[in-house]
Amino acid sequence: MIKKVLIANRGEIAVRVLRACKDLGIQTVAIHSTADADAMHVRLADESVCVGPPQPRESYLNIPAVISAACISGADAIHPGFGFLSENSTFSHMVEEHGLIFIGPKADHIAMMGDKITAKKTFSSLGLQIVPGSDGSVSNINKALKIADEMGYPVLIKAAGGGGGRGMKVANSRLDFAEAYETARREAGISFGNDQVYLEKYLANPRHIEFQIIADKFGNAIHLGERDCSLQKRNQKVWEEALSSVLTPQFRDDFGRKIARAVGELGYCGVGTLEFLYENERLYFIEMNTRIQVEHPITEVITGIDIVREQILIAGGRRLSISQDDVKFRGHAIECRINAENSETFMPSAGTVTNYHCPGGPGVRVDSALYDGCKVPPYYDSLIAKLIVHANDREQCLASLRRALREYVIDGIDTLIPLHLKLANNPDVIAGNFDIHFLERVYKGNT
Ligand code: MV4
Repeated sequence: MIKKVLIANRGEIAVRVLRACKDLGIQTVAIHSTADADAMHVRLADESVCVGPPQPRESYLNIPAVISAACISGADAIHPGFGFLSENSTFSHMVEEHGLIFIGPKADHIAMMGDKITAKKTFSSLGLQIVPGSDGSVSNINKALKIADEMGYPVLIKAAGGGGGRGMKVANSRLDFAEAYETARREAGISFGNDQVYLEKYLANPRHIEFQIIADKFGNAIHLGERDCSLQKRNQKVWEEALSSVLTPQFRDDFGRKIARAVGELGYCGVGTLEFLYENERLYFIEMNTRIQVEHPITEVITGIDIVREQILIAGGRRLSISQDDVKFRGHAIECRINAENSETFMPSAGTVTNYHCPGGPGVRVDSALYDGCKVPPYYDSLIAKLIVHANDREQCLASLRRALREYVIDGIDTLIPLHLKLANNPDVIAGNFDIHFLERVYKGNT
């Protein structure tokens, strides 16, 4: 059983993991940069270690500093949260090399899913439908052009080492394929140290649907339903919902069990999310994330399952405490990401929170590390809070969300709250009529 966890992250996810540890009676060690010395996760942890200056590569991404902090504090496990080192297979391997438990999947599975070509081949062989495209990487422009011609345009060129929208180029016709292909390869080599690219048929107006899975070390794998993450801006999710409004209960159960079987056959252990594009009533697998995701709370509130708690227990060698038949979905949940960004321009907005008031009431949850007078530093991701609302159905959820957004006070910096109020009052959003391009199409002024 894990007794002390070092949380290798900051902000709201560090507070979230810390809370799960405290509920389990597990000691907590926070790490922080010099910019986060007064941050909430540092205040709430049992112990804290400064790992370096503000820049992520000098602190939260500094593997020797993070592992040293775990060793000197006597932690027996490290939770990476999301972002930072959470999908770094070298880090995961080094943690285990130092006799510590990495609270996440095996390093091999992190590496496997980090290569988007291998991930697609793996799940295609396990029976999932993938987006039509090249069979693996295309390293020769002439072969690539031939495949693109056969597929028909538009074609998407994706980096094998990419993901999350990074390293993607669209070729709308044969005429602009060569430039898109060469640019994608060059940028992939620079960004990921891997210039392998692959081709996919470009799906014009899909929804982004992802399934949550959890698997233990004994081959038990279950799904916790899906989330619709289509409301995105420049590949950054801003609003997520569970469940989606496009899957029927029967389809969800059949498809979810199929995914869970695939994950179990893989020998995967931990939490994970399988990402799909939904178009013409079909789900096409695109990639798998091997970390806890920002949007996990909406799945927690509709299932009543504490995903982070299960993740920690599984890492400590416990069996899953729930079976697939135990998983029931109640009501509807929406998460609004409260980023420190201007709602019109999406420009980052760092500074001091001069006045802070959290919404509350039935079905309202706020995951945040904010407090009156806290500093929002400019060095890190702009996510500063998540407003999660849960109600009996989507209509009531939207009503409570509007109320909660109006109650939410964060003075001193810009936030996305005004944008979320627009979305919560938008007729197409209210009707559930949106795809991955909706936000940019309707709020193009915010590009
Ligand atoms: C696609 C696609 C259309 N067709 N693949 C972006 C992030 C990564 N999860 C995969 N992404 C996409 N892959 C094909 N074949 C459109 C996107 C995409 C997207 C997907 C989900 C949510 C938001 C998105 C924003 C832009 C592009």
